[in-house]
Formats: sequence, structure tokens, C-alpha cells
Amino acid sequence: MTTFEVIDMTCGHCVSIITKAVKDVDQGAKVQIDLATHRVTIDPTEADAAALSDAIRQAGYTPVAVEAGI
Ligand SMILES: [Cu+2]
Repeated sequence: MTTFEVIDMTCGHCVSIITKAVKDVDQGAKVQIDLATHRVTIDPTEADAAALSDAIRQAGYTPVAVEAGI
């Protein structure tokens, strides 16, 4: 389980972009997003935390890891 705080994720549109970005690098990943706290929690199947972080960054957002994994 990897959790990022993505402070510039502010609406449902951001949620869908970030979810898609994560699924593009890890199709089987489970993505849970809490907009109120800007938390993205990912249960990956193959991508590591660095790859997930890169994917979110490349989608135009600023992920900060809040749990061990990077
Ligand atoms: Cu948005």
C-alpha cells in the first residue's frame, strides 16, 4: 500500500486523471482517493512507489509520499 498526498488534486476531474495515470502504469492497481484530504492510496500489483509517483507527476500533479515505499 502506497499513499501520496496530492495537494493540487482538487476536483473529480483531477481524480479521474490521476486514477487513469496510475492504471496506465499498473492496470491491476486498486486506487482509493479521498479528495477532502488530498490522499491517493494505491494498492499496486506491479509498479513500485517511484513509478506510481512518476505517473502522477507526469499527469501534471505533485505527489508527496506520506507512507513508506519510496
Ligand atoms: Cu480538478
